[in-house]
Amino acid sequence: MGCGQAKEPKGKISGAIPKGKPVLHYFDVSGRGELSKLIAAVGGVELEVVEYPFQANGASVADKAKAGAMESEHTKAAKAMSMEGCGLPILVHGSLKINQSAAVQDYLMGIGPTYPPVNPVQKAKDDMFEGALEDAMGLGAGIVLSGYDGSLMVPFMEKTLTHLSKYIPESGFVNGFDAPTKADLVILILTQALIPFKATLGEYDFAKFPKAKALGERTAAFPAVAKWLEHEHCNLKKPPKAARG
Ligand SMILES: N[C@@H](CCC(=O)N[C@@H](CS)C(=O)NCC(=O)O)C(=O)O
Repeated sequence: MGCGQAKEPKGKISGAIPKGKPVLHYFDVSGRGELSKLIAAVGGVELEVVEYPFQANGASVADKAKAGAMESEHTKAAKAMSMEGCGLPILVHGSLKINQSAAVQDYLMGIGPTYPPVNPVQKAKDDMFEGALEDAMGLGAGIVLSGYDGSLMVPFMEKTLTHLSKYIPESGFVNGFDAPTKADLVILILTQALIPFKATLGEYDFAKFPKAKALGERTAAFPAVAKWLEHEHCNLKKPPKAARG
């Protein structure tokens, strides 16, 4: 790097990143949208959020295929964006247009100037927590949308947190930074989100998992996260707009 040139932050892409705010298209509930929003908040990425009424024809690919195509606000919007048939979230940033929550999450992580600079070992742990969230999301969505047995949620959550707790410290964040990374944000969602977790777990209070419960609370108290939790587009604990008083 030549004299007088600005140093690029390690591990961050530069140059090809579109200008302007990334636009996140998601429903008016937590679901698969909230982790992206929390990652953006920690990373200092200002997002534009476009919300759609929560409507789905099933949870899994199989349920949706069986139910057949659905015409709704979000399916029409996806078609208008040339993303026909793609579920939400969809992210648009300049010429970049993508779906799949993990891809959206990693992109927002990669462009966040204040997101902790995770190394491959730390990212592997983060991705494992992210995958665990996706598995639990699949079951929760199945209960909410596709009539799966609601009594399956508590044992699955307990199995998930039994495993993830092995990676959760007594204090601080999973990867040892002074800011949360995906792993910590996942625990916040698993222990505090309404849709689909509290909605399917009822009054379950996570007392059997004190490290996870405390990590969720520490993560919620991190200033950038605490600020996001007050934002009008944070849906972590909100029901769909149509059900709000
Ligand atoms: N594998 C996809 C699944 C996307 C998905 O199924 N999203 C749901 C909401 S969480 C959805 O949009 N359902 C309605 C639809 O597919 O039209 C991802 O991780 O983003």
